[in-house]
Amino acid sequence: MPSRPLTPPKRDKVNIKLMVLGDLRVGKTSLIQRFLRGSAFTMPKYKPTYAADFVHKNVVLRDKPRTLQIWDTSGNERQRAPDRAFFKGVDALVLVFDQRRASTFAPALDRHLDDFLAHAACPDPRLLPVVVIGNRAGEKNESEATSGTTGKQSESESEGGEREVRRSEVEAWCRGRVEGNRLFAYFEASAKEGAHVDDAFLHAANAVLDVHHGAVH
Ligand SMILES: Nc1nc2c(ncn2[C@@H]2O[C@H](COP(=O)(O)OP(=O)(O)OP(=O)(O)O)[C@@H](O)[C@H]2O)c(=O)[nH]1
Ligand SMILES: [Mg+2]
Repeated sequence: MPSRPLTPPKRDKVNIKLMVLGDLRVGKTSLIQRFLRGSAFTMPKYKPTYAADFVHKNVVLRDKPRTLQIWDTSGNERQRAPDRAFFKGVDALVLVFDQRRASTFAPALDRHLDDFLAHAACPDPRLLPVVVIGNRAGEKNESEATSGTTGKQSESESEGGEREVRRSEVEAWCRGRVEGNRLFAYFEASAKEGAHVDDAFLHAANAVLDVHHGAVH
């Protein structure tokens, strides 16, 4: 009689839950909408996300159809319900900061990640894929691109300012952040121009499949 394997093979993972966190106005909603709509996306006027909401996107990964459930959240943590019920069952995190505003990188990302780890009952934080997105990458400095005049800095000028966060700083942050977790990855992306947005979300989903199928320990 053939012996049964000690552990049955895991069922393939079809539904993947991604959670997008980051400070106010870093571009979380815009990145998600760019991922959903591709080249049909146009930048809407800013409308803050209230609390949390989710969208679905169907993709084919590793030759199988899968559904990504992507949770968009408010950058204002006070809007999160105290029990953080929507953190339950999250397979991977997408942490977003604005490359032109260093205040939205560390320690803001530390705060969002700590809040997640404190509430999510994550079975093993070493096996949680975390994709960091530095948004507004590679865009022209708007103040340079226009008149080049100097003077009192307006909000829009500060938003179009120089890149403030270097790749090496983010990679160093990723390496040290959760002991034993090698599943941090960094993408420089732009919701406005579309660069690397798909790469970042699909990397998160693929990393979930790697973990689920035991390719990462
Ligand atoms: N130039 C540029 N502007 C962007 C980009 N992504 C977002 N924005 C703008 O930044 C502002 C905030 O974008 P949202 O996507 O609403 O930011 P959010 O992180 O969802 O904000 P909250 O929901 O309030 O937490 C909007 O005015 C966007 O048009 C980008 O890649 N480039
Ligand atoms: Mg939003």
